[in-house]
Amino acid sequence: MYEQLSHSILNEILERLKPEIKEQELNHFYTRLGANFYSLFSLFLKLYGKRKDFKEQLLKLVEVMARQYIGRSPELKKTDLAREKDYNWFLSQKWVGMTLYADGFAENLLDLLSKIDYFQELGVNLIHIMPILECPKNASDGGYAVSNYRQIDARVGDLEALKNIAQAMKQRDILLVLDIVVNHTSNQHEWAEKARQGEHKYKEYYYIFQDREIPDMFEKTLPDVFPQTAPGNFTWDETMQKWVMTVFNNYQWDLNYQNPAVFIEMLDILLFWANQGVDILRLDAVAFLWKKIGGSSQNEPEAHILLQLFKDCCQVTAPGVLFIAEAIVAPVEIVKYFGEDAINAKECEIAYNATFMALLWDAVATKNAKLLKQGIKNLPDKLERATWLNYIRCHDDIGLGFTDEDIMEAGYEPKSHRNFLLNYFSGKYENTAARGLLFGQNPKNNDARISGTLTSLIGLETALEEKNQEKIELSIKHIILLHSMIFAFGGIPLIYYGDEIGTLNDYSYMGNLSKANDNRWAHRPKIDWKKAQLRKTPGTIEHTIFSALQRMIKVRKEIAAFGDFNNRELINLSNPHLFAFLRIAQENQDHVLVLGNFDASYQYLNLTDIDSKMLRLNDRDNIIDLYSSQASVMFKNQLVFSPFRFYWISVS
Ligand code: OTU
Repeated sequence: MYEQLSHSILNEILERLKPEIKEQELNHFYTRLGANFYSLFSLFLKLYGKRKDFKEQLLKLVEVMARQYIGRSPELKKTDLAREKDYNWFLSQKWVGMTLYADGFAENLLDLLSKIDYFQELGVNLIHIMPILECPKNASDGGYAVSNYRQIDARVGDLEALKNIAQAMKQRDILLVLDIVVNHTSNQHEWAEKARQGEHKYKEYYYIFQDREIPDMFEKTLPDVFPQTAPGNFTWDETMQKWVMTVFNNYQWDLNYQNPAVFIEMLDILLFWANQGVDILRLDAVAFLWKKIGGSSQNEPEAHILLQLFKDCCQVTAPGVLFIAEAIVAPVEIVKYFGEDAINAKECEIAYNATFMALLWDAVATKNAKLLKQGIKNLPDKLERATWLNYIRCHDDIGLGFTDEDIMEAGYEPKSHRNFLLNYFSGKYENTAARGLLFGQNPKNNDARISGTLTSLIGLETALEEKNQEKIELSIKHIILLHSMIFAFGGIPLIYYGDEIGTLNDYSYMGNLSKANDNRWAHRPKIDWKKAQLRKTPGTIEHTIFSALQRMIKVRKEIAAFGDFNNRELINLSNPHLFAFLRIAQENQDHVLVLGNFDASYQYLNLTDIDSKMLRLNDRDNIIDLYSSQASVMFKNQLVFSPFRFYWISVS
């Protein structure tokens, strides 16, 4: 949009750009800057307008965008233009992701490069490499306490190795996702060191307090993210003799985004990685970006403004690069990270569907889809040009992130239901085979979350120990059922590395001092490649799961209705164990009916249940399941579900 004030300021800024910038070929940069400047200016003004150096800071911001644009390779600029043209590219069903640790999935980046074939064998084409930037060895929070944002941790490799990976992936049409930890740095980051030495500029990068006055005000309402290992949100720094805000671990210093210099530094870092060939940046802990006394300091409107600003600026320099919002918050809050009142994403194009994830786990424990249905019914609509990351497990714990209202609607009492879930997954409930671990237990409110691999949480670890073949088979079917849901739901499915070959909990972290107090390490395995080789031997667990996912991915890619265009309709079935939704195709292609049985026993679906939804199944006597390419099992006009069976059925 054109508006006089901002435009006159833009002219002024362009006038003042250094000759070495002005001399460059900046055509596309200028058109994009012109398009975004009104918004960019207004947002920057909202956050920093009261400062005397406002214009200077704005100039610096434009300089950073311009310099990084100049540094962007012609090849990446070509990708930008291609993605501008094909702007819905990331909504296609062709994308399937995997998250992994470079030193867990492989030995290091170099070794990872040699394992790219594996991705293609499985069919995944979006690879999220967990944080690889430099971190202090024994205080890294698994890579989320960065001490140098421009250096890859020597333990996993170097920039050269990453560039080779980026290039190899590009050649095979595989997207690369990297983390940027925007909310905090390690206490050993250069900025923190300088702050500690008393440099004013860097003291302003963090929240540092003389005494407990302000910290105590904050503490009245701030929750604890890691109540067991890092209670409280402030840490005493001996050298400075001051309190520092540390919402996560005590060695993770929160960045002060009330200071525009911090925003500009971080933007420079985002664009630096965009220029290394990263397709998608995962922005960590975005809900926490803005702190305010008298609240939870999560989901503050200013946090959204910051993300809009990041997006506006990134679009000017590297418009082909997308953001993932890692905001594990309440369902109504998550969707706001796409941006509100818009068609295309104003903040992050992609967000973790933590709601769906948690609801799936509820269905696992209860063996029915009551809360799952209720939660999905109330899942807020997302923007048209934005999409979900649908996942079952990730490197973090599982939080029971659904609302009490929905729990009640589903017919349970919230407190006891949540307790039941915690007991179920931690193996305390008598009727459970789950081998989860309680994480983040908080005595103040009896809260807890759950750690453990998919395989162990589902019960396969127990079944194997008991050598119970029937239970082993059921667990595998259960694992496949969950994947059938995230593959069909709408959005990008994200497999957690190791799950594709049924990797169990790894308890070796307990013997490692820097990991022992964080049981999330139980589900951050080192892949045993000898075992992984069994994926090629029929009859093994590895083979059964791997080949099922392989097939599912192949079929998904062929089904246009699985693209994410807000084309999902929940179907209410009378059988509480069944979960069903319809994926609506565009134009004259077939819709797909997705059905899953969450119970461990046989279930039936009366076809009249579906007919009433005005769906005409193609040929009622011969309903083909797209996944297996076989006729569905019918008995007296009823669709038969064996335990944990799913169907992907084509309907017209
Ligand atoms: C994120 O986590 C990362 O995924 C964690 O691995 C890090 O420990 C953490 O940030 C700090 O960098 O901030 O928005 O319940 O879900 O800490 C959510 C724990 C986050 C995590 C939460 C999360």
